[in-house]
Amino acid sequence: MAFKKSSQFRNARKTALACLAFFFSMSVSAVPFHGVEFPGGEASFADSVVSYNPAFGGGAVPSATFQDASQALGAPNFPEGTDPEYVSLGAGGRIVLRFTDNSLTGSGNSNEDLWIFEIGPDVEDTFVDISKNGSTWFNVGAVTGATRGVDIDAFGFGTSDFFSFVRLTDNIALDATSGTTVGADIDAVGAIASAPPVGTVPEPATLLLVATAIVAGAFTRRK
Ligand SMILES: [Ca+2]
Ligand SMILES: [Ca+2]
Ligand SMILES: [Ca+2]
Ligand SMILES: [Ca+2]
Repeated sequence: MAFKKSSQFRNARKTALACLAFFFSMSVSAVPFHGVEFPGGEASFADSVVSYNPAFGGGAVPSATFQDASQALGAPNFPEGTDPEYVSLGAGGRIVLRFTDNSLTGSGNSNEDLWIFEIGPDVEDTFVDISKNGSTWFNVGAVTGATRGVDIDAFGFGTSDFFSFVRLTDNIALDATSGTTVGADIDAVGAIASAPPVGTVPEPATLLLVATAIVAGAFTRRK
């Protein structure tokens, strides 16, 4: 009987430690990418391609090499040495990316929350829209001139808004309209203000409460 109790305690303790380990693994320290700090580290970046249509605006499309939309996923990797590492949008072209192991949120202040890593000597003008469900879109300005970051709080959103989708549309009216890499060249898209994925993972505070409850329960049973 004594053995059974102590094995129950061990199992409970193991579960509690696993919960705590998960909680702490989510509190990773900020990692800089090309000088931009991402508190959520590698997970901050877009995880999947929803759609890519270089002919969306009816303009010229990039050559096949630069139409690999998956090059816009994950942490920025340009220049690693082998092409392409980025996707060209095409003149007026469009890409929709999704965050699956994180989400984009507001910072609660005017700090930038979303960062577009575009490669090349010029920032090619690109409209930025964000969405919670992939169907209702909110414009949050454009990546243009020296601007690569977006402050979504400036558009009325905040720390209780969580977005899983980012849509980039090349501005066909500006920049070059032909060439093998026509349109904006996207290496990566990251949430500086990154939160857990929407609707799938409990808040860290909830996890901590659960872990604490399990530990407390284990000690109570042991008496
Ligand atoms: Ca991610
Ligand atoms: Ca902000
Ligand atoms: Ca280009
Ligand atoms: Ca890339």
